[in-house]
Amino acid sequence: MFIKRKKTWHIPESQATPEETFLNRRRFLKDAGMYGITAGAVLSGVNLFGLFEGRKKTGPVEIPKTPTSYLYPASRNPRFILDRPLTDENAAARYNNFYEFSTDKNVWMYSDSLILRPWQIEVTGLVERPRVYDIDTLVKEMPLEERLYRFRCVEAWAMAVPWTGFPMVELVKKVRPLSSAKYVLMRTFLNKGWSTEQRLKFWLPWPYQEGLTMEEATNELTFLATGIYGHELPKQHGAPLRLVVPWKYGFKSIKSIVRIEFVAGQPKTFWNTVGPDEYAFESNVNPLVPHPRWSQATEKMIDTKEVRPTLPYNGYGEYVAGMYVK
Ligand SMILES: Nc1nc2c(c(=O)[nH]1)N[C@H]1C(S)=C(S)[C@@H](COP(=O)(O)O)O[C@H]1N2
Ligand SMILES: [Mo]
Repeated sequence: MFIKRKKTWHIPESQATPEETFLNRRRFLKDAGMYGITAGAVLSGVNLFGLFEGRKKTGPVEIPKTPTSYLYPASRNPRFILDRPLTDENAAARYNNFYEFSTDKNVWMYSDSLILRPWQIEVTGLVERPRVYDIDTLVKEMPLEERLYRFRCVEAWAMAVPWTGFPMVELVKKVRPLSSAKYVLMRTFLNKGWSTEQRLKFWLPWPYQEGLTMEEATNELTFLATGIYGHELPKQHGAPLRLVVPWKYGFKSIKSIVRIEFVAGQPKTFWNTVGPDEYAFESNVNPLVPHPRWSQATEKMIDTKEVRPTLPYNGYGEYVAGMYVK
């Protein structure tokens, strides 16, 4: 049976989450200038596409089976411990931000179209040894481990999850950056066949891009995750490879990476392009700096709804604060 997709732009502002509200704002239609009218027509067309779009309603969390599934679970690195219980796995897998598939949190219902194999990651730019990795070759070459990290979205929700993956610095060492490399640019796939939102919201700066300074990229906390809760990443969490930078707001932790490029200048990023006044390049978690539209003093755990004080650098100051002392 085909179920009509919910039209998220009809949700009243009060119910919509902040990032979603921003992406669906009419202002972008206006910015599209002469395309504004066309955009409106395309948006009403979503209805028609939506009629034929599959939408799951129930079922267990779907864990991909791939040629490297045997590597999970990886052993836990005991250095990374938590100050709170782990978030319930089902809650984490049913409350996601992944705007390629949906602007509401039900990404798990819409992300089936993401195809995980074959998957290549191009590591390039200002490096001695550029290389195109097949995802399974990459994970076999890297030292997989499990780390428990807190995770904080700029929307003021939080979770605490066990990621499996490897420190980004291990990959950086392999390609040997030149001294001229000052930043790392990471990019998500661009595929209008997979992504309804890339197809319809053509005024947004797809593909999703993020960036870090070289110092941030090689910090010991900076993690490239291939798994969560002792198995491979479900699609909605950004399979098969996503970044995790736990001292920064969640939007920096880019999903489903296809390209990692070492560059000289600060790269443009998706959110900084969409809302330069609201989403800074650096975006470290800071309870004292409110978002222009809401406070960042507290955060709410997504499963228990417990409200906790936001920690500076999300509690990772001992690892990262030194990078920001000028
Ligand atoms: N490619 C891509 N990466 C993305 C996003 C996105 O929309 N597209 N959303 C970001 C945001 S806003 C958050 S909070 C986290 C959410 O990660 P999770 O769904 O695994 O909890 O992914 C980040 N990475
Ligand atoms: Mo987010």
